[in-house]
Amino acid sequence: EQLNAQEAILKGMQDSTEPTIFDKIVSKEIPATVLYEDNLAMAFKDVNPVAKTHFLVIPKIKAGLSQLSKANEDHKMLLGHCMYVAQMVAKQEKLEKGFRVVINDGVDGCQSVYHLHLHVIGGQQLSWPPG
Ligand code: D5M
Repeated sequence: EQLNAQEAILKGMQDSTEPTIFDKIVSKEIPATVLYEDNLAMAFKDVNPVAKTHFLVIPKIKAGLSQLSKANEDHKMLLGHCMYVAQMVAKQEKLEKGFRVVINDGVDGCQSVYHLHLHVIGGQQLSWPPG
């Protein structure tokens, strides 16, 4: 029910931003180790892990969300869904002792792929603060 409502919203959200490598992962043009997938989101292993466990959660339809700071009211459900998927896959990956969720935004945030993604890292003791 809720997924259908969200899909209806997304249908109306044209995406003017350039396709990224993550669009090719969604369309299976390039391979990835997919850990979870539903109609709205996908989780796959990061090719450049910074911790023992490192996966990304992305909305399958970019819907104008090249980066978090482009979010508007219409993105709330999609953002919430990605956050929910992050903790669900963290459980699936047995991150019982905790984990970290990071979104890099823009140049200062060291964002390199302009298709919104949540980093989920863990599987070991992490340090704080990040640089
Ligand atoms: O992080 C972008 C992240 O995306 C970075 O940790 C590498 C990862 N990446 C890039 N290409 C791939 C492919 N093809 N598969 C899996 N992971 C990938 P950012 O927050 O934008 O700096």
